[in-house]
Amino acid sequence: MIIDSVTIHRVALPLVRPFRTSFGIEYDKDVLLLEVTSDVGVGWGECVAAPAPLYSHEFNNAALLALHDHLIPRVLDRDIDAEDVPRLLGPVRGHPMARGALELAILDAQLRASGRSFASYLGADRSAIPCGVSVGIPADDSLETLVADVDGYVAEGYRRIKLKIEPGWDLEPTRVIRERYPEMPLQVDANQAYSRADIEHLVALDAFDLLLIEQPIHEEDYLGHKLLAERMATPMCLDESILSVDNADSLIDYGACEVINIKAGRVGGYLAARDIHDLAVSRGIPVWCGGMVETGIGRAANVALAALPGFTLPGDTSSSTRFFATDITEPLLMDADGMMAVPTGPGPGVTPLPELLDELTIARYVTTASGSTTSFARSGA
Ligand code: SMG
Ligand code: MG
Repeated sequence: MIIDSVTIHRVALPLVRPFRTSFGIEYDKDVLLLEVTSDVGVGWGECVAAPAPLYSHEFNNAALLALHDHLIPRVLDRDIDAEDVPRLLGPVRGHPMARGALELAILDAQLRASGRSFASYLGADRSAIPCGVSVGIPADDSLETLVADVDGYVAEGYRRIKLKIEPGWDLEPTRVIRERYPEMPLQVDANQAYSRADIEHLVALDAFDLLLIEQPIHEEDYLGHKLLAERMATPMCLDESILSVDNADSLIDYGACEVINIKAGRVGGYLAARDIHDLAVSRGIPVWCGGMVETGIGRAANVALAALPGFTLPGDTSSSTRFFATDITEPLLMDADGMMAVPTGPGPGVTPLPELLDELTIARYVTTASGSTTSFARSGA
């Protein structure tokens, strides 16, 4: 296919409630949606970077520049297949979320043209997936609020609860939720908030029969994770540390990684995410699908990925309603049994609803072979 243009739609969506983690609090979703036009049709992708470099070094303004100056020019106006994209973008170091967004848009265009679903393309073997939910730290630091939040999610049908933890918000909230829900699959995510000095403290989480502990220590501290994995019975799951197939392989060998949270954006796209899945299956490592508060575009793609056979643990693949009163696409909804149907339409299976996209777009950046234009919404941010 020949890529004629790439439009970056910068969209602002309100969240149904603030989402607080060990690194900060988000009140709105500020997201870059990519629209590729080609000789075979249109495709959509989503960049999972946030406005600030707090989860990782990537952030939206940097992703915009990386896309505009370095990534889009490498695919524009040439005859390519989606499978060529990782190689074409490969010389650019870093910026995996920006690369992944462009790859997804091109994959979507290719799959739409051939009428094939993303799930079937990736090798999914299930038509529905079990859903987990990631529960933020309450804005008021109260256990009562946490219990009310978790009760609400359990009542909706979620099959696994993940609690965000940080120093001062760890053993007690986990104990309270474990005692209230003795059978519920439960896990915790620290987003790197601890250090090697906290190993003995974290070992106390073993009392709560957790599925896993996710990224407790800094992403570059491999020894810290290995030492903690050796002390803890709870399986060590890495998120931010896993950036490629080769580093996943190394961390498994090293003894620092027993479970992987796969996020396509963190590893440069869904093709690399599938490769990490394949590696994990061959190494006997369970994987699950992470989330980055995606709109329907990225959420639908995640649901397709999560339907691959090695995804043996429920993912952060919540309903659109977990974060958005109105999603930018038709919403992806979990049923009362905690299952979500894998979209069967061509590509990931959803596109932005035109009126909503128009209403929520704050800026638009269009790049073609002959140049770029930028426009800002009249009443936008
Ligand atoms: O999309 O359900 C979601 C969010 C899941 O907790 C979640 N993501 O470290 O796993 C993680 C975080 C990163 C994003 S926090 C803004
Ligand atoms: Mg995480």
